[in-house]
Amino acid sequence: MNKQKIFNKIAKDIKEVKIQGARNIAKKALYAYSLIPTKNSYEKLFSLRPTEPMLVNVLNKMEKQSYKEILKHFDSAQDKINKYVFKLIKNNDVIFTHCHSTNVINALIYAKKKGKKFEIYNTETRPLYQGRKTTRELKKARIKVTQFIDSAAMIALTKKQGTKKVNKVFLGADALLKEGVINKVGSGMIAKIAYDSKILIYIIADSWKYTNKKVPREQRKLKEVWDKAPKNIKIRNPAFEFIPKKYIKGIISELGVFDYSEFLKKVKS
Ligand code: RUB
Repeated sequence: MNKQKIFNKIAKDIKEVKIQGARNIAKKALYAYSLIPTKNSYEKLFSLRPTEPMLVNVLNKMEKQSYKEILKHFDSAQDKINKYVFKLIKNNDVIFTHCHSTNVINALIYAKKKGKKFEIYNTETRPLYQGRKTTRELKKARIKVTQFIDSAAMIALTKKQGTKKVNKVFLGADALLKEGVINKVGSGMIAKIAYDSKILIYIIADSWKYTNKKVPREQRKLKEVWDKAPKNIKIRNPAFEFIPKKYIKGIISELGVFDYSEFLKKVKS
């Protein structure tokens, strides 16, 4: 395949959410841009997923650093994150997560490999079911995981109808902002329930997801919600949601484990 074809394929897969999650999107977009580093490519890649500052941040870094140097960051940041998360997980923890975050999943798999015993509650994440992807990957890594429908989040989080006490919530992030975090739709609801139930919420995310710019929240195709819906029905499909920083106990990034204000100081320095 020639460079343009590869570029087009990556762009299409990002747009169609075949490549998903902030980290994977940024990594693939970086590769596509390294093939054709023009203003047009930049604008095209930038337009694909408006709620992804990591994508923009990595493309901007290409001004001063080589593709290979930037690429190294993804794994070295993940290695550090894994070690911080490992220390935080206690044996017999029940940890709740939502959607599919590579930063979260890799850290959980690392903890399991290093001998921690814990289990996961996970919500399926309508309409595209990225939660099922998470469940499959965790199961493959021999981590005990229970799948819930999104609307059972309250039951899963608050020890009802036979569910266990949840000790922690781990969520990924698409954008780390001054006022809080943007992540998959449902994250705001989950964070509010967890906060009200005094369950600690940690965001596990590479610090390159930080931006001081305004981040639009992507609305996705209505067909995802209801294919062949009756005519004249109004549908909305918000893909992302804001979590106010007051709900968040800590941000676990390659910079360390910090409360929100400390994280902001670190990331800006
Ligand atoms: C994925 C999602 C993930 C973040 C972080 O949404 O919200 O929690 O992107 O993921 P979508 P990662 O499937 O719509 O892209 O840790 O992989 O960067």
